[in-house]
Amino acid sequence: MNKTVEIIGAPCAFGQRKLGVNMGADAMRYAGLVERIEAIGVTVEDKGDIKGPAINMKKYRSEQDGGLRNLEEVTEFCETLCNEVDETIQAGKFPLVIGGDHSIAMGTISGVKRHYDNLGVIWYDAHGDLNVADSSPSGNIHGMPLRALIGDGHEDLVNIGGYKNKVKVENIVLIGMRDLDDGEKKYIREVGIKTYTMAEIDKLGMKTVIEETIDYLKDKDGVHLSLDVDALDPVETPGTGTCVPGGITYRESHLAMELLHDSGIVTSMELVEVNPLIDVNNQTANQAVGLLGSFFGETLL
Ligand code: HAR
Ligand code: MN
Ligand code: MN
Ligand code: MN
Repeated sequence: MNKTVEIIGAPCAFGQRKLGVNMGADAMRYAGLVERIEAIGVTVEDKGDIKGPAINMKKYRSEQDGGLRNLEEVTEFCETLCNEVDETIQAGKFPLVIGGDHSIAMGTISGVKRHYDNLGVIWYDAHGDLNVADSSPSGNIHGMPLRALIGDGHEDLVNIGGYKNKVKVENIVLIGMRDLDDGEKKYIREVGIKTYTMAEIDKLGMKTVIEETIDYLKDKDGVHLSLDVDALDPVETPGTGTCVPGGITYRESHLAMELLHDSGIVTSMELVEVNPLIDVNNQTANQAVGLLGSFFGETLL
């Protein structure tokens, strides 16, 4: 990485129901994120955290607004984040957004997309995050960001950054899928999103999956990597709010990060859903930092 990496903390928990994910960014800082990237010889700046709305526990715990939980807060958070990411790219730096729950991707990618006409997106996750209110089993907005970025869903979410239609379905690669809701499965088949479920990862191996992904996205003018730690297997990586068994190993994820580093195609990144309050000895944040090390070019020799 010859660009300066600018870290933007996005301590948002409004997209789901478990407090603690708002502490994910600090958990990664505590795990040595800045030092780890600097040790590779990459210049790092930490922009600090986005100032979002305060958590109102009464509202936060309410089951009332089932359609879209904390819609106002998520929207406000993402609008601010969008502008921060935009500013970072304008300054010629590489934005590394650390979450926070995955709803922040609507802010990150809305800021990124202002700089690219034909943005590719790698969604490394157990989940598709392709719900709209009607197909969502939970009302949690972190299950909806990719769909909102495509252009479907609540107007406030679809229009973050003041414009819509940020990601084309043919520019997306889903990796790690193993917990898709019925509506999401139907949607993926209908529009034909390039998808590597756990079954494909088992059959092809991570090396081929990432090589094919790089080949699929090589003509895009930018590629955003959205890494949800729940893509990894919860036996190794337990500190996240919606664990799904049968996931990607830590080693396979290292391989994925190394191959993406070598390809040089990724132009922005976010790492989300680390929740230190349900972790064991901060190991999930430690692993996240390890993966970021590989992504930015760390080698073992
Ligand atoms: N699909 C489920 C829902 O919409 C679960 C989503 C869980 N999402 C995340 N992000 N952790 O990937 O509620
Ligand atoms: Mn600023
Ligand atoms: Mn996700
Ligand atoms: Mn997920």
